[in-house]
Amino acid sequence: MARPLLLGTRSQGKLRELRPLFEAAGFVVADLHLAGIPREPGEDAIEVGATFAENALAKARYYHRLSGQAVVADDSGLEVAALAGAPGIHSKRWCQDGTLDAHALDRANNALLLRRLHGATDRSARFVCAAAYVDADDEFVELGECAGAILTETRGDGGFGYDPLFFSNELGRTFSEADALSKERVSHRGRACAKLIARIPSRR
Ligand code: ITT
Repeated sequence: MARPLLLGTRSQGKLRELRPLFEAAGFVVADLHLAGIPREPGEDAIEVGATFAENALAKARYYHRLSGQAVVADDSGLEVAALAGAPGIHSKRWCQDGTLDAHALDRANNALLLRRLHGATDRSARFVCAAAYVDADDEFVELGECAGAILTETRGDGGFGYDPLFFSNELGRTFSEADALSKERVSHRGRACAKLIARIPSRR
């Protein structure tokens, strides 16, 4: 039986990764645009939690309340060892330039990351993702991680966010150089979602 699922994210980069993952698992996927849920000015206030898990659950609950549908949302980011885990849950708006969006925002964040790590010997980092599922009867969160290092210059042009600077230890290349399936196999998002999918009851 077809299982409808709403992906509760405004990020096109995340959507490109989440959609095939859940479609391959047999879900009939809608995004916020298709579901007719326009961006509201108050949406940024959803993510006020102290952890990825709290924020992922808050987003999934919010979009479930609006749509009445089963929802998956993710909260994710980069944790850099030499920066005491920053930017962490603040990864998206780390550069604090509110005028930027999409690629310009990613470029500014990556430039800031290079500046903050200038001269650092320990460049190890990890991506973390909390993926949350909420429907009328149930809610749960799963975490995924992947380890790597921050290069001194960008490599590749796929992916989004910090992908061009993140060298995956497992893939031996940056996430921007990796094809979509390879990134999905080892990534924080791929891992969190695989665990989430395994927990979603098949009757829904
Ligand atoms: P939604 O809340 O609407 O889902 P968002 O972009 O605001 O979209 P987050 O608050 O979870 O999502 O921020 C995630 C940020 O972390 C994202 O903007 C990137 O800067 C970074 N990030 C997360 N996953 C990434 C990945 O797979 N590759 C590169 N950067 C990633």
